[in-house]
This record gives sequence, structure tokens and C-alpha cells, in this order.
Amino acid sequence: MQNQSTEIRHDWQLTEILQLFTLPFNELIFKAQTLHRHYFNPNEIQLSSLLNIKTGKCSEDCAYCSQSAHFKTALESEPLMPTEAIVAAAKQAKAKGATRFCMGAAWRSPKIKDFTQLLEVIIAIKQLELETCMTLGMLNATQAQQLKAAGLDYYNHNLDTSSDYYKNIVTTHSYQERLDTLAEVQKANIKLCCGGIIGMGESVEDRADLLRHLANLPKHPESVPINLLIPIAGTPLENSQAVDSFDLVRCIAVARILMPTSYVRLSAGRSEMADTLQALCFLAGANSIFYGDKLLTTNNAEITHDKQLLDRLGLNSTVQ
Ligand code: SAM
Ligand code: DTB
Ligand code: SF4
Repeated sequence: MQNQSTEIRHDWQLTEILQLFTLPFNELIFKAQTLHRHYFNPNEIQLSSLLNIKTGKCSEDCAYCSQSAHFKTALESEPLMPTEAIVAAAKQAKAKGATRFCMGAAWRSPKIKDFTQLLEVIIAIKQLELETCMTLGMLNATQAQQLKAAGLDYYNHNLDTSSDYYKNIVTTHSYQERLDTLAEVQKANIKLCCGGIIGMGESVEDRADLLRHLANLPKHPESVPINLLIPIAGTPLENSQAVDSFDLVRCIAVARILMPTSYVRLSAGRSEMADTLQALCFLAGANSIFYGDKLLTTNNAEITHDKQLLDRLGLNSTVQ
């Protein structure tokens, strides 16, 4: 085995990443855990809470999504929530122990008519001493700068899969458009939250290519969410094959090795995961979770259960 390097790299090759994926499991976890300990306290975990502030009727056709207008799902659509209701939810999340409040909107990109309210929401939530994150779809340079000026800490915009496989998942926007938004967010000096989904029928090469794109950005995303597909009835991916648990753990470990200073978030799918699997993901380098009974439109692991799990593992929540 090569000596463990703690260097931060932005020049990862696909073949090197594939080699990591094929390491014996124990070797891979050891590498990931060693790097994790070099850069982080291994007993700390960051907690983010989510709120969907605009639900459904999205013009995009992302094959996994309950909120696309292209598919007939059971979801009831809702317009942008009033500021007071969003702020009230943020207060509750803080009271329950979250350090970051993430707001999602089912848009291709935010509309001018809603933008002033979004800025007002950021200002109000910053006053609660919570970190703010938004995910609103594609942004142009001016929008990114305005969000930054209002005090937005993080912007979430996922690449979701490899550049090749993306065409099988979304046809209404391109991978390049996703990359363009990531560039605007980083240029505006907003911290980036960017990751993907596993379980959409992609290959190991696709997972490696997704992580390669993330790790070779000019600056690593500060937060890297790894979502396990939640199959939604009515979407093209409703009957996707379940992912082997060890493949999920491998993906987390490789993300940790490639981006050793980033928070790797074990994201969607935790409500269906055994505690033992989640513990293995934390061992592989995941150090952030979505905390709260709901994700955007689906149920998350329950807060009471999560509190017990963190307690049983001696994991403390941290302010990033
Ligand atoms: N419209 C914005 C966008 O596309 O960036 C923001 C909302 S979108 C729902 C945010 C992310 O949630 C997606 O990029 C995807 O990674 C994740 N996501 C959505 N539906 C999911 C599902 N059924 N299972 C797992 N992850 C999902
Ligand atoms: C991310 O990577 N995962 C979150 C957040 N960013 C916005 C969303 C997960 C959504 C899961 C399906 C749903 O609840 O609709
Ligand atoms: Fe869902 Fe976002 Fe795609 Fe719209 S753009 S369908 S909200 S993932």
C-alpha cells in the first residue's frame, strides 16, 4: 500500500478513483478514516435541517424527483411560503439543535418576482444565528452576488451523477449548465454544497466520474451530500434496483479521500438505513446529516431516533 498522503488535490484521474473503489473494503475504510482524523474530530457531526419553501410544478424532468411537472406523483403543489412561516420553521429547527437551515425550491431557476422575498428570508434567518443554505435551481452571476450580499452562507446545487449518465436522468437542462451555476456560486464566494445520488442505475464508473468532477473543481465543495435514491411512485425511477449497502459506504469513503476537508453528508435515504449501516458510513468519513423529521417532500429519519443513534455512537453535534 502507498503511504497515506494528506495532500489536497484537484487533479484526480478517473483510473485512480476507480482503483480506490476496487480496494479491499477494510483498506478503503482505513484510508478514509485516517484522512478523516487528520482534518476533523471524528466524533463530531454537523446537523442541517431542511424545508421545502416552494413545492412541485417544476418545469424540469429530473427522473428521480417528486416535484417535476412531467410526472404524475402524489405530491400537492404549493406556492412560495410566506417569510414569517419560513422564519418560524427556522426557529424550530434551531431549537431542536440544527446549526444550518437549508431551504429548497422546486424551480429551474429563481424568478425576479420572488427574489426580493428570498433576500428578505436570508436576512431574517441570519438574525437567528443560524447558517443559511438555499437550493433554488440555476443562478446567474447577479443572482449569486445578491444572495451573497444578503448573507447566504451555502448554495446547494448537485451534479447528481456523471456527465455521461446525466442525459439519461434529465433532458431539460445540461450538465454544463449545472457546472456554470457552480462556477457562479464559487465566484460569488458563497460556500458550495454539491453532491449526488446513488441508486439511479448508474455504474461504478459513473460514481467515480461524479466524484472526479467534484474533487477537480477549483475549490472543493465545503459540503458534499451523498443521497441514496428515494424511489418515488410515478417517476421513471420508481422501480430502481436497491443499492448494495457496501457500495454506499465505498462511495462515502472515496468522497472522504478525494475531498478530505469537506463535510460529507449522509443525505437522503437514512430513514431506510439500519443504524449499523449509518455507523459504517460515519466510520467511512460521513460527518454531516439532515436532521429533522422531513427532507423536502419525503420523510427523514426521526429526530428522536437520530438523537439516540448519535448518543449510542458518542457523536456530538458541531457548529461548522
Ligand atoms: N430545484 C433545485 C435543484 O434541482 O437544484 C433544488 C431542489 S432538488 C430537489 C435538490 C436535490 O435533491 C437534487 O439535486 C437531488 O440530489 C436530491 N433529490 C431529489 N429527489 C431525490 C430523491 N427522490 N432521492 C434522492 N435524492 C433526491
Ligand atoms: C441534497 O443533496 N439532498 C436534499 C437537499 N440536498 C436539498 C434533498 C433530498 C430530497 C429527497 C427527496 C425529497 O424529500 O423530495
Ligand atoms: Fe426536482 Fe430540482 Fe429537478 Fe425541479 S430542478 S425536477 S425540483 S430536482
